Amino acid sequence: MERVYIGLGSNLADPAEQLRGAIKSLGQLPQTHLWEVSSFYVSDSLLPGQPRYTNAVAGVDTGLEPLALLDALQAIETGQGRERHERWGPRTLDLDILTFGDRLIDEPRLKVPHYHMQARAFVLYPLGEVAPGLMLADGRTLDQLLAECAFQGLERLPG
Ligand code: A4P
Ligand code: MG
Repeated sequence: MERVYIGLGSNLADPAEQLRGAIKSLGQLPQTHLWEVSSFYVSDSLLPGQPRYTNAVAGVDTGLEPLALLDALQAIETGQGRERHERWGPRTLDLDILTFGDRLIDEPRLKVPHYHMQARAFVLYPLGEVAPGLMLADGRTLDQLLAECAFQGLERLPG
C-alpha cells in the first residue's frame, strides 16, 4: 500500500455536494482505504469570470498502480457529470493526484508531484491539515511550500 494525497475541486452544481459525492466514491475504490479528508475551502477561481471553487484534500492508502488510480479518478469525474471542453474550464469535479508515496512520475498522462501545487493555496493549506510535515518525493517539504505561498483569500468552511 502506498499513501496518496488527492486534491478535489469543484465550481459547478453545488460544489460542496460534488466533493461529498467524490469522497464517498473514493471510499469505495478497490484496494484503497480512505483515511482522512481535510476541511472544505472556498476561494476565487484562478481564471476570472468563473464561479468560486470549493477545494479539499483526501488521504488514501492504495494498492492500485498510479495509472490505474488515475483511470479510477477520471471515472469518478465522468460519473459526476464532468464534461471536458476547454482546459481549465469550470467543472463539476476535478480530482488531481498530488503525491503518490515517494514516487516521481513523469508520464504523458501523469506528472507527480502535481505540477502546480506549489503555487496553490487551495491545495497546500488543506494538504497541511491531513499531512503536516509531508516531504515530497523531489525533496521539497510542505512546510517550505506553505511558507512561500500566500493564503490567497481562502475561506475555510465550518466542518
Ligand atoms: N494529469 C497529469 N498529471 C496529473 C495528476 N497528477 N493528477 C493529466 C491528475 N491528472 C493529471 O487534466 C488534464 C490531464 O492532466 C488529465 O487527462 C491527466 O491525464 P484535467 O483534469 O482534464 O484538466 P484540467 O483540470 O482542466 O487541467 P489542470 O491543469 O489539472 O487544471 P487545474 O490545475 O485543475 O486548474 N481555482 C481555485 N480556487 N480552485 C481550483 O481547484 N482549478 C483550476 C483548474 C483553475 N482555478 C482554480 C481551480
Ligand atoms: Mg485536473
